[in-house]
Amino acid sequence: MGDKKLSINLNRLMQTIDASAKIGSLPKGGIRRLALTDEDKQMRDLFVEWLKQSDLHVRIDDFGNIYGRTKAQNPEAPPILIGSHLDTQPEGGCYDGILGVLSALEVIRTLNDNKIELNRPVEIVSFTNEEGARFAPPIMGSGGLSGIFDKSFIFSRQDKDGKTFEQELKRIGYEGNEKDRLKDIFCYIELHIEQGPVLERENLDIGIVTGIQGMNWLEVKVIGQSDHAGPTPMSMRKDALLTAAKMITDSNRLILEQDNESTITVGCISISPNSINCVPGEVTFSIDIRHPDNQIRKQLMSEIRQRLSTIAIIEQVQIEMKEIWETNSTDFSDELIIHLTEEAKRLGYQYKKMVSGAGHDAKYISDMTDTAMIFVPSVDGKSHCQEEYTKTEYIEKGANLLLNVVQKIATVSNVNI
Ligand code: HGY
Ligand code: MN
Ligand code: MN
Repeated sequence: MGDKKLSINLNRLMQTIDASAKIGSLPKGGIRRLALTDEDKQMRDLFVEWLKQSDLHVRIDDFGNIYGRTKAQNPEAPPILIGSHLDTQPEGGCYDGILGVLSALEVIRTLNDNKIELNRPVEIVSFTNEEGARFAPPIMGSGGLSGIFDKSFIFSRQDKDGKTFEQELKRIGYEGNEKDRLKDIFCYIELHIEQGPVLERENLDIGIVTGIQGMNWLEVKVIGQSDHAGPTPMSMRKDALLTAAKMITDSNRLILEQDNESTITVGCISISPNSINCVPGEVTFSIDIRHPDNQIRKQLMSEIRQRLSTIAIIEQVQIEMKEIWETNSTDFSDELIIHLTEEAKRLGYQYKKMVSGAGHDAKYISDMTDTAMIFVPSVDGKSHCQEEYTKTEYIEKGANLLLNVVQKIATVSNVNI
């Protein structure tokens, strides 16, 4: 590489991020762009337009994953894949996933500006439904590509209105072809916001992500007895919401008693009949458990399941538990981590190695090829909220590291392997 340092066009990248933020924009500055909604389609259409303007070969696979490939001296060589996701949480920020996709676009635009044709193609990707906010489980487009989820499972997933993934993918016109799934990938690098407080707290520019922690999603249904809020004596009630509240606080207490690496989140709850003067008869809530160590996480899940069942017996209600999703922790590629570390040093960035608390498409793509991630700081560690923000200086550093490491990998990699 020598000491040549390519630089992105920061103004252009920020304008591109701003253009994305207008699609599905929310009053407090965030974005609502749930997978396969009209807003997602609008963003996809604009993204495909940008890919074509950058003279890329655009393909869409049967999960709706969007790819754009550059020309290369060896066009048939497996590509360096860069990207992330463009779908968001219901009250998402402007950077989660989006920064990775649009920085990847900026990398390609900069290579084009400098008329650099690398020895192997660079391919940009935007994966479908990373968030899992509308269709659970998350990380679905990359999960389909890696084969962890089969197509019939993905296509059958329903949102809360009973619409299926398949119906909605067809409706927005993004059901591509199975033959267009990306097969041979030389390596994958995903730039993403940290979504936690570590880099900002330690005043660092870059996180070099060595892996992703494991996680479980569980759905818990508590079946009590709906009753009249007035004449039904307290002693006669089987109040599903009161029992669910006991279960949630008890599970929270169990996690707080563990080490400070475990997390539990109850993000969704629904009540039936959900009427002021009815004792809740049925409550369904979600549990998201995470821990870097698989054994500890599995142990926590089994303890929580046991305690939920015990509380149901004590409260004389029924309980149904359904596992929605489980992933083990992931270790990324040592070789890519070395490349990222060397380039971060060469560019003069302050960095640290770290494990990701959040799930990412890199999780499943690491089952297919050498994979690693770059983090940039999140202000106040906030994410999955409209306050999500990353300072421009870090956006520039993250995108420049991505650009330079792509060029380095292409230069040092033997295209005949
Ligand atoms: O759940 C996650 O960690 C990711 O944001 N999908
Ligand atoms: Mn993300
Ligand atoms: Mn997210």
